Amino acid sequence: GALAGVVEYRNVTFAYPGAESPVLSNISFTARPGQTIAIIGSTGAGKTSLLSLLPRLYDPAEGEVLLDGVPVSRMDRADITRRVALVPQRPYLFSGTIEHNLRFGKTEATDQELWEALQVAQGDEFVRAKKNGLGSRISQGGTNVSGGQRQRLCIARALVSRPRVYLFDDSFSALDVATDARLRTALKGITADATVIIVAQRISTITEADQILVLDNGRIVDRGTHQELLETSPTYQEIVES
Ligand code: DGT
Ligand code: MG
Repeated sequence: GALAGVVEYRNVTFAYPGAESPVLSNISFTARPGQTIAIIGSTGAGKTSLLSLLPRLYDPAEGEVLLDGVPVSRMDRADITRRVALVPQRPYLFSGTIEHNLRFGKTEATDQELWEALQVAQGDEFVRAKKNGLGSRISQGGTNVSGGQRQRLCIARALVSRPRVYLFDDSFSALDVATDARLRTALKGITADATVIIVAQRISTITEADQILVLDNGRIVDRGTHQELLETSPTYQEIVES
């Protein structure tokens, strides 16, 4: 349906189990299909923690995270996983072939779909260059591919799963600026109808986002487009200048 993929955080407060103080306080925002929402903020601001609440790696202490109007706390994890793909900050590959890593439960994907996903993720060249292509083996943890290649394979894996919602946690940082730009241009086509939430370090990755949330010490201190934030947000200006 037209609504599929609406993400809403409503007054969310979150503390890690056993921790005294919350790492996220009163977080509210909505991300809709067709939109790209970017989250930016210094290290430790809570960006990864924020993303982790949608696939229910943790549950908030207060407030609610909703997917298409339904609190995720009332949804099956399997149901959430079908609709939400998280590309984690430390992308993980398991021992097996590249194909096995890309499909990850999505057994009906065709080889052509795998190659398309690799092409968007800027990973087709290095896979094609391998003697066994998609059948090349990845060692446990992906130690026999570079950090950038690992990131590209994990981005491709997310694309293969055709989710309604993409969560990219700093997924473009190991790429050089030109590859980052190419990847995001290609990504736009394939994710046009999906909801995209991007955590980024580099401003150039997010200047075209529909909305940027500036996170500081677990709170959204400012929000707006790149241009709006340049004019109104001292915190954003600091990040731009750093
Ligand atoms: P980054 O990736 O370095 O740019 O930082 P963020 O913005 O992703 O920060 P995040 O969400 O990883 O961490 C926010 C705060 O939460 C920070 O003080 C560290 C703490 N924290 C993160 N992960 C855990 C965890 O698994 N357990 C506990 N107790 N604290 C954690
Ligand atoms: Mg993080």
